[in-house]
Amino acid sequence: MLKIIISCAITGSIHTPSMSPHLPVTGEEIAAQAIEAAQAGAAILHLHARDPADGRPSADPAHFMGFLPAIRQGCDAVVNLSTGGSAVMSLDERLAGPLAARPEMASLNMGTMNFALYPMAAKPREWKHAWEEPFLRGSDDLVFRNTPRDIEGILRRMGEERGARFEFECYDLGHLHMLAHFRDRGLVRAPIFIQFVMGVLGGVAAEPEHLTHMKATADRLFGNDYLFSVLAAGRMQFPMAAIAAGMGGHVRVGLEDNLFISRGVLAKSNAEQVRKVRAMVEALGREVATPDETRAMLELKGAGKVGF
Ligand code: KMH
Ligand code: ZN
Repeated sequence: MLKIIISCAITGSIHTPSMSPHLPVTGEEIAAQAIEAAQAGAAILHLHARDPADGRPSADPAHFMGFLPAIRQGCDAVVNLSTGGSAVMSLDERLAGPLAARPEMASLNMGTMNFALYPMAAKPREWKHAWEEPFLRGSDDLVFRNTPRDIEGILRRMGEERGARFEFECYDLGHLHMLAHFRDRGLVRAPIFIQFVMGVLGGVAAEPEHLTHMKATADRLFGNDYLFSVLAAGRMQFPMAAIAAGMGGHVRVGLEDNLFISRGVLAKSNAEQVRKVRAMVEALGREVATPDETRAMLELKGAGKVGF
């Protein structure tokens, strides 16, 4: 049976430092947790940057370089840099780090959408930093912009010009049809690695019937030219990972997507989530893919061709 790729999204730009003491924000913390997640079995590390001073999502290439060399030194996992950054950033800001770092993989968001984080501000808490609550509350009037022109630009600048292959993040059915449109235009080629992103308020809900419908649609649009992975934000992270693994899909975990390891219990690290999903996957009789097996499956350029 196809080996299963575990991706781990180390810090993201969704959760804020006051939500968990285990959310890595400095370069050292991000690197340490990334290496630990790789050692636990994550073959792909999906990475955003943060300002080490206050944990605010950052577009500064220097903040990416605050952890990328250490990760390259410390493990052989595939580095996948976010071109999504944060919805509050311009596209140029979002691309500055990935363009400079020339990673093997980059995320690519297949449509403009709402990305509602404000429900997380409803829970009363002590905010460590003044930026956190306004950042979350402001997401009720924010557009996460990914126009077809934006998508084409990322495909050309990160893909054609720098050799990156993509984690195509599809939050809804229409995003799959947009991806097929770019495949028809010759801008996307097999193997196509699709991340079904579920449970974001603004995208499809994390429900099994949506997953089976997304997969049926992808089967029809891409046939044997694609592989799918599933990430569910929040409390459905592990249930949906189990279903994905049972369907022959790949899985993504990490504190970007969910801060908990079980109901009401904060995960102590990204590696703890990787260990839990690995045990689930192996209990189903599937084997975890190594970074090099992942490179072969996704036809990646190799760690030797990155810019960090
Ligand atoms: N943080 C979201 C606004 C990606 O990495 O490309 C977008 C995101 C997807 O995290
Ligand atoms: Zn991300």
